Amino acid sequence: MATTRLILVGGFSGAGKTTLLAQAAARLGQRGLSVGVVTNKQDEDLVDTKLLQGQGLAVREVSGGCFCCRFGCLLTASDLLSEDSDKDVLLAEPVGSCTDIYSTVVQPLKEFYASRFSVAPYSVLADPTGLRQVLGVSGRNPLPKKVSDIYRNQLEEADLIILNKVDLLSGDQIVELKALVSEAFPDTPVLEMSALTGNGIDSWLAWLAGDQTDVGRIADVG
Ligand SMILES: Nc1nc2c(ncn2[C@@H]2O[C@H](COP(=O)(O)OP(=O)(O)OP(=O)(O)O)[C@@H](O)[C@H]2O)c(=O)[nH]1
Ligand SMILES: [Mg+2]
Repeated sequence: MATTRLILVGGFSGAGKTTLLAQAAARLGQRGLSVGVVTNKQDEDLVDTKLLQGQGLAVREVSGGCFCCRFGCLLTASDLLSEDSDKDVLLAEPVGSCTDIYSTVVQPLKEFYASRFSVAPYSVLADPTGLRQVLGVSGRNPLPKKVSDIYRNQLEEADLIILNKVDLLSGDQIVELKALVSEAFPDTPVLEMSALTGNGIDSWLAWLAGDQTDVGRIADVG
């Protein structure tokens, strides 16, 4: 079996992970790559799965817990997706409340499944509202501490932080928010994106493919 490129996109609940995965799958498909998607929810009602299937994508789901505690199911889902045809790329969305993805999923995959998966840098998607609240610069509707802590942990374990929904921001607001993120997480690159309009998605895929000039830790998308 050929090595499959695994692109995990975590991040805040509602930040736009499924929207991004659907867009990315379409773009990679247009490039002639065979793509599968793995979705994840705590409960059995996988809205994301239905949405992605509705777009004609090959989807498998891991339900009843996040990828970190259902690691075997993630592997099974990937096997099932490859049953019909080997997949060049698997896109996977851990549930929005998941933290510790790096040590429980990314690291073991790199260490023990390197012949099966080439794991892309771990991207964590954040929306402006959630980000301002986590960074403590929003006076309105502070997040419950528990949620805020989860989001902060997600940002801490990211290889790349994506500021999504920039279509809702002015140019100045984007610059300001990116600067705040870089101040709080100085070692982590930050990309801006609108998964809804598609703006920034090709740059992200190029970044993952190692085309970025300032960060040299990435391998091929395919
Ligand atoms: N304005 C704007 N809305 C977006 C963008 N990306 C996603 N959305 C919207 O945000 C909402 C949540 O998007 P999803 O893609 O379901 O987010 P998610 O992170 O997968 O959500 P969960 O799986 O529930 O955690 C939807 O209404 C999307 O249309 C964006 O770039 N801009
Ligand atoms: Mg989703």
